[in-house]
Amino acid sequence: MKQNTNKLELEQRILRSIAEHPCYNARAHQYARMHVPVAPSCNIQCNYCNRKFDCMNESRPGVTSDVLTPNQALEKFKYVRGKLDNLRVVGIAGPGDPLAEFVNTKETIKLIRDYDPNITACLSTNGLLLPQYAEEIIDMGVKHVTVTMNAVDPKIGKGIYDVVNYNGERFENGTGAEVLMENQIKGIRRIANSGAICKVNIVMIKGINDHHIEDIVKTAKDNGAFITNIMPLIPVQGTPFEQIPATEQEEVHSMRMKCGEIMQQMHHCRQCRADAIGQLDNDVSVEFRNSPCKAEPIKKKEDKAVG
Ligand code: CLF
Ligand code: SF4
Repeated sequence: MKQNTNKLELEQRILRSIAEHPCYNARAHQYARMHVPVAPSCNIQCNYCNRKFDCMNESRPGVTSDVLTPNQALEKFKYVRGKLDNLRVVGIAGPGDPLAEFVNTKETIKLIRDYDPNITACLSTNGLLLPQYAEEIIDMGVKHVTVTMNAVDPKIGKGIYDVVNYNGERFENGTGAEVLMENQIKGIRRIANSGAICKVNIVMIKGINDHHIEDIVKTAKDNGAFITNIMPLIPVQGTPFEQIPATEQEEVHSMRMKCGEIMQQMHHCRQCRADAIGQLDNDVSVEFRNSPCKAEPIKKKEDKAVG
């Protein structure tokens, strides 16, 4: 009986939390999210990423963003908040990894949530440092965490993650895939067990992990993820995967349908920019580029994984 009550409470809490989150709930499309690009560097190097652009895990390639300091992010948030009545979610999705830049990430969320405690905070990470920061993330009031997990088999992960910088050690040529995957799974479990909602993004890469997507989805489910989001690879010039053809929408759609038998799938991702603002189908970030609180661009760290 107690178990049923707990389950019901959990379901109700999840329903409340996703009711106005446009990524976790397709029926919340009328609400806007705002990304604040406060995390320029990354601690890994994915073979599809050219760091001159935004983090591919949550962004379409070919677009660059300014990077904001936490105070600039707050000022921009205040301005956007005043203009968009439907703004419900503030997310950090790069342009690098929010946990590789945890000081900035934590300060930004604190400033914004102190100003507006009703805003929903959201993070998207590669998961390497998630076990380390999971508790603090929950304490910061973050209710939604996305982990991009492109493999659960080290042999496959090896071909996707060229460099992993972890605990002061640099793993090259795919040798860090195992530690990355272990941490992703541990992190997903911790986030889900502590009552936040976890989404798993998967970049579907032809000939590399496209035969392995169902295994990833099953692992995500087994570890407590709420939804998975299978996204197409969009090849980027200057990366080891530049010659791999883009995954076609039909292929992604049919994989989502297949994996829908395992767990809930996201069908409406827009692979948005690290500085996106607005409803998912109506990015209005360009309207805020020349706002009074426009940031001084900060030079992004160079095109190599940093730890
Ligand atoms: Fe941003 Fe991501 Fe939060 Fe949404 S995006 S950090 S969960 S508030 Fe959304 Fe954009 Fe797809 Fe991401 S449509 S790329 S899933
Ligand atoms: Fe690039 Fe890092 Fe994002 Fe991978 S996790 S796509 S290397 S920014």
